Parts: sequence; structure tokens; C-alpha cells
Amino acid sequence: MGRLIVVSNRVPPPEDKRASAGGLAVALQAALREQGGLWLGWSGDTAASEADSEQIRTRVEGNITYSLVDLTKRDLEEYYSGFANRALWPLLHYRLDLADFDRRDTSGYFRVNAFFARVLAAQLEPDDVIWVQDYHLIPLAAELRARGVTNKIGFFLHIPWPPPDVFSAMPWHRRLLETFTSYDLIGFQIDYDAENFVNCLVREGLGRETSRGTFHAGEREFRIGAFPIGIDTEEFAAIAIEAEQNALVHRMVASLENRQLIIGVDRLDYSKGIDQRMLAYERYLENNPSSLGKVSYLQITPKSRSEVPEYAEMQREIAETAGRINGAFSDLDWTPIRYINRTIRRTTLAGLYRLSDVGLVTPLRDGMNLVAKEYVAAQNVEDPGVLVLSRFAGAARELDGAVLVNPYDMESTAGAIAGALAMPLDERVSRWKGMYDRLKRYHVNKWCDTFLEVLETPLNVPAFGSQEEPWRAAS
Ligand code: ADQ
Repeated sequence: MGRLIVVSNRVPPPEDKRASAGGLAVALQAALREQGGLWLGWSGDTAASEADSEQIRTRVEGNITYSLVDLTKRDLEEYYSGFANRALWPLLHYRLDLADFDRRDTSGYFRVNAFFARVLAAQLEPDDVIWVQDYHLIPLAAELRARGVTNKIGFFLHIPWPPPDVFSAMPWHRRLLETFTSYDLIGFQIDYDAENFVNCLVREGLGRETSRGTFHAGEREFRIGAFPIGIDTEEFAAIAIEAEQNALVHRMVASLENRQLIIGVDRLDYSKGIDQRMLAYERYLENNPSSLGKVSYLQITPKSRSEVPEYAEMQREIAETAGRINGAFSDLDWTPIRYINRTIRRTTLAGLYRLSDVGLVTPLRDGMNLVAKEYVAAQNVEDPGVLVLSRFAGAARELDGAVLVNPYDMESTAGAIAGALAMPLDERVSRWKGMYDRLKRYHVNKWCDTFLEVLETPLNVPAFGSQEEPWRAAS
């Protein structure tokens, strides 16, 4: 087996060691270490000119080489902030109302993908296996094929894929869809996304299924499947136990004064439904006057993508909602919402999850949602908290012990919060146990290994048939 080549928009920085890195970066690094390999992506720095962006920097750590590319300001505006984050992100999260389909951004997106392909093609060896991550880099395989690359290329989409009527609202939907047929394996988080994608291909007449999970388009055959991403379950559980000694966690316990705690943890993003969640909590307070002063809701939300106007607007709205609710309900010694706009160390976060009676994870749409999984992993076996989870998060397909809610329905989300806070211990334990066992089985390393195994399985050998759920092909 050749080297593994990972390509993603960002490459993890060198200081991103185990304590701070998320499970995904750690799992990909483990796979790279096992096979030896290369990780290519944007460095996070802006190049002063196009000529400067041609200077590729490399960093070698053991048998992993990191290949870092600087992008120009124009590239970043068009490819990253523009097409990726103002067209594809809202479109793939079903938010046509927020999508901005701009011609210049679109050509910037294809141009930067062609640039990445040129940089990668120059470093490839014949039996390298390439794994492309996420929506920033969809046309990469097509650009590589155009340069004569015949290596195996897989693609994994971390975010949802909508049905054809939503996707086809983008003026360049067919052009983008065509580029997918250059991959050997296209992976989605859950079967619903894979099904939607297959429907898009079929609707456009770009592919047909030849056998379970295998598709044919023009001269090419490729696979489509669902590969729900996991977390480093046992390690996260261990961090959460250690965090009981953490000084910040102690301060939090002291400040609660025996109140129940609800926690929400999300990047500041409209897909996460933070405003709607605060309104549901407000409804819970209104419907349950006896809870006033007895419950605290901690919402930890680091800012993200502030350069995109829709995000700045949303940031203002959420801060206003939190301020209004606090103004209406606070007492001299109690604030109903503690709203924090910063990143928290992974260890502290694990301790805070463990401390919380309820994990409130209510995205309007989410590919998977790792916070839901981390919350479950962090719980105390003897006295676990309750996960209240949106049915529109990919995680809802797996975490059947959660209290599932429709985040657009404030009244029933408020009811679910009340039910979760009052849930008896035996029910909490039995709901939690099934979820934790599942998270142990579908660890992030298993996600990584399974994807690569299917990618490397020849097309005439069944790759999905014998697999235990949830690794099932779209059919
Ligand atoms: P994201 O949209 O970023 O990921 P999510 O899956 O919830 O969403 O992952 C967020 C990560 O950031 C979690 O590991 C969480 O602990 C961390 N995080 C969030 N807030 C934090 C804070 N204040 N401080 C520190 N850490 C914080 C995309 C898709 C998801 C998909 C993932 C992985 O949108 O649906 O699950 O990729 O495939």
C-alpha cells in the first residue's frame, strides 16, 4: 500500500497536540503515521502576491510531511469566504435564503482547486492514495484527473447534502456535480445525505447504480456510501474524569450553588440554531416559573467566519436575545443564561459537559455534530446527564437514547428541556448506556479505517455488503 495523502482546506498547526486537537485531526494523523504520508492544505497565511503563493512550505514530523500553501487575499475572498462559505455552506445546509451565488467567487473556487491540484500532482507517487476532505475541495479530483492522475481518490463531506430541488437552485449545480464523478469513493455522514446525493446524480442523468453502492457515470465507476464520523470516545471520557480536578471546573461548580446546569457548545453559526435554542429556553422558563433561580444555561460559542456578513449579523442577534432574556428574568443572585464567546480548552470543555445535567444540541441542520457525541462520552456512569438533540443533526441517526426534538418547535423543545431536567436516574442510565456503547464501537479511528478500506477495495469486490451498520451504502 502506498502513502496516504490527505488534502483539506486547513492543515493542523504544529502546536495542535493531543490536548487541544479535535478527534478528526488526531485520527487522520494516526492514519498518516501508519502508512506514511502527506497532508496538503492552506497554511492559514495570506500570500502578498500570486508569485508568493507558489512558494510551498513543508514541515516534516516523523513520517508525515505537511505541505503548506499560502493563498492570496483575492483567492481567500473568492474561494473561501465567497463560494465555500457564502454559497456552498448555506446551500448544503438548506439555507437558500442566505446563499449568495456570485460568478466571480465561483471561478475563484475552481481556480484555487486547480492550483491545489497542480501543487499536489507535482508531489504524487504512483501508488499514493488520496483522501480529500470537505466542501472546499469538491472539484479537486476532476482537476487531478485532467492532469493525468490515475491514483485512487476518495472524498468525504463533513456537512449535509440536500435533496435535488434545493441543490439545483445553485446556477452551477450541474458543473459541480459532474466533478464528483472523478472520485473513486464519495462518503457522506449519514444515509439520508447519500440518498439525496444519489437523487441529484440520477435527476441530472449523471450516474446510475450498477450494484449496491456502486455507480456508473460516463467512463467511470465509483462508490457512494455513508460513513458517520465518530470521536475518540474512551480518551474523551478519560479527559472528562481528569477534568474533575480542573480549577475552572471547580469555579463553575461553586458558582452554580447546587443549581441544575444546561450546556450548549457550538461555533457561532446559523446552522447551529443558537437563537432558536435560547428562545426555547425562555419558553421553558415562562412555562415553569418554579424553575426560576434553580437552573443555569451555559452557552459557549466562539466566534467564527466573522468576515462573512451573515455571521456578523447573527452574532448581534444572538447577543441581543441573550441580553433580553437575562434582562427579563435575572435576579440579584441569578442569571438564567451565561453566554461566552470564546474557545475553551478541550479538557475544561470535557469537565463542563460532565457537570451538566442537560446537553442541549439543537442545530437546524448539521452533518453529524460532534458536541452531541462528546457530551455523551463525558458523562458520569453513575449519574449521567441527558442529551436533548435535534432530529436534524446527523448524530440523531445513531444516538437513539437522546431526547429528540424539532428545533423549529419552541414549545415542544421547552417541554423536552423540562422532561430532561426531571428525568429519573434509572432512565438516564439506560438511555446513556446504549449511546456510549455505540460511540465506543464507532470510534473515529474506525471511521478512518473503514473509509480507507472501502476506498482501496476493488470495484468488483463487494465493499459494503458484509458490514455491520451504520457503514451502509446508499441504495
Ligand atoms: P462543526 O460545524 O465545526 O463541524 P461539530 O461537529 O459540532 O461542528 O464540531 C465542533 C468541534 O469544535 C467539537 O469538537 C467541539 O468540542 C469544538 N468546539 C465547539 N465549541 C467550542 C469551544 N467554545 N471551545 C472549544 N472547542 C469547541 C463540521 C460539521 C459537523 C461535523 C464535523 C465533523 O458541521 O456536522 O460533525 O464537521 O465531521
